[in-house]
Amino acid sequence: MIDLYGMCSPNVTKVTILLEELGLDYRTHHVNLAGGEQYAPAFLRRSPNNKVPVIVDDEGPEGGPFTVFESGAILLYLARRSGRLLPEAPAARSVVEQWLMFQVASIGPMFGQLSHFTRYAPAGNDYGKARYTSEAKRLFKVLETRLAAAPFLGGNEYTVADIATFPWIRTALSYFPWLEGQQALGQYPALQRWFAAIAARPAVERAIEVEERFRALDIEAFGKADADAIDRFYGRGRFAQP
Ligand SMILES: N[C@@H](CCC(=O)N[C@@H](CS)C(=O)NCC(=O)O)C(=O)O
Repeated sequence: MIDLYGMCSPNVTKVTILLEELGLDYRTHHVNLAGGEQYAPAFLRRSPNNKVPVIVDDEGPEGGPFTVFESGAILLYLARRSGRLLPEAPAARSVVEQWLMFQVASIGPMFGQLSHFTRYAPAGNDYGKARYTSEAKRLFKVLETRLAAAPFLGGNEYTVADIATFPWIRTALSYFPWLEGQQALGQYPALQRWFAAIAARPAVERAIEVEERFRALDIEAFGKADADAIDRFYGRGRFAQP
């Protein structure tokens, strides 16, 4: 059994997609980030960077429970554990790892900052908005170029690199102003083809249902949180460290 600690977030959904693809037994635990549960000592022992996702595998590599934090590390751990969705051959495996790292190191942080500055920051911040919009658009072009040359990010096969990236494109479609509208991905035809193929996978549909359940719990938790708790979540106001 695998315990997944999470919320409604692309970083969590990538783990849920993989768990569903692999058919592993898992149960979800909502972490109330608005209520500060990520700072509880017991949570920090599992996830020292106070973030979700984190998993606990009760049949870890040495027989007992094993904890993994950081979504990219979780994907690699689960794929290796199952021997699926990560190629064995060294060159093919490296290509998949390169695109997985590209998601973790570039797509996640840049899209995350763009979301923050366009949705959650106080008014102003024109430079931040422009900077992260440019970066996000540049990254969309990198993906488009790659997917015009190969069916999937890692090459011919669907792998953890696609699983890591898909939820971020899905989130971008509802968050980023230049992607609004029904033909949102029309300007990126290869990415659009890839996105539609992944969205239609039954495991992905099931993972989106889990995300929706997390979303309902987040709405309730954030609805109950006071302004101070929200400032703490975003590291702003009296929680900013100039
Ligand atoms: N690099 C981390 C990022 C995870 C992350 O940013 N998680 C956010 C939710 S999307 C979080 O838990 N934030 C809580 C906080 O910062 O207090 C990963 O990929 O797992």
